[in-house]
Amino acid sequence: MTIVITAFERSPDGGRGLARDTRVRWALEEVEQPYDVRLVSFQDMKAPAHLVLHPFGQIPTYEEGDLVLFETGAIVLHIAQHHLGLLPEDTHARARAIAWMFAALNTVEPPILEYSTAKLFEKDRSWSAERLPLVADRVRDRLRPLVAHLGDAEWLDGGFSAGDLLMVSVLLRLKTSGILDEFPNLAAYVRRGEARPAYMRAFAAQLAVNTRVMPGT
Ligand code: GTB
Repeated sequence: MTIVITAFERSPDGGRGLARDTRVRWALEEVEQPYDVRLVSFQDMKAPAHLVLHPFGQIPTYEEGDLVLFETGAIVLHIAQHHLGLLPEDTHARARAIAWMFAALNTVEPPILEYSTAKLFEKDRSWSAERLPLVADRVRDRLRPLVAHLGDAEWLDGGFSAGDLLMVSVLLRLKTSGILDEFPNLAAYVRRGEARPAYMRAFAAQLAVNTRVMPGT
């Protein structure tokens, strides 16, 4: 059964891998599952045919036979639960890896998104210069406990898991901010994630989409 995901036909980041289809591609590459990609424009995402797949009109979506999923957390969890390689066998270790998935999406990602939004869309506001350092500090407040937990370990809890996949994906958004470099063990953790062959394949695939010459351009 062919897995089909959706992705931007042209991501606003020009292929830096920040759009969330990259996480799903990465998970599929880790478990060596082939997949097809349906590319959608911003207009397509708000059309009925896509809203049936994703109630919020976003990417990515995931189709596998009769199953349609949205939300990257749910998609990565589904992939991890159905294929070997992203979740440990031991019940407790598995539950802890899932806890790290939630931590990435619910605890660490929100302040990072807030920071990105402030930098991207609020720069021209009169209060931006005052607000941005506060938002950046909220990111640091979330990173410090992560730094302490990780210490010198390679991954968050034993071997690489879906928890690391999502945490690295979330942290990658900080790459150009300089904030990550304030925390050398976290920066090294992200580099370890990026160095995984599965991540490199996922990154290359989304880059190819975002750097291709489009008809009529
Ligand atoms: N919680 C959902 C999930 O995890 O799946 C969030 C999905 C989501 O935000 N999708 C975005 C989207 O479809 C694309 S990834 N946006 C269009 C819309 O809402 O109309 C977010 C994203 C977009 C662009 C960049 N970038 O260019 O740097 C980075 C991240």
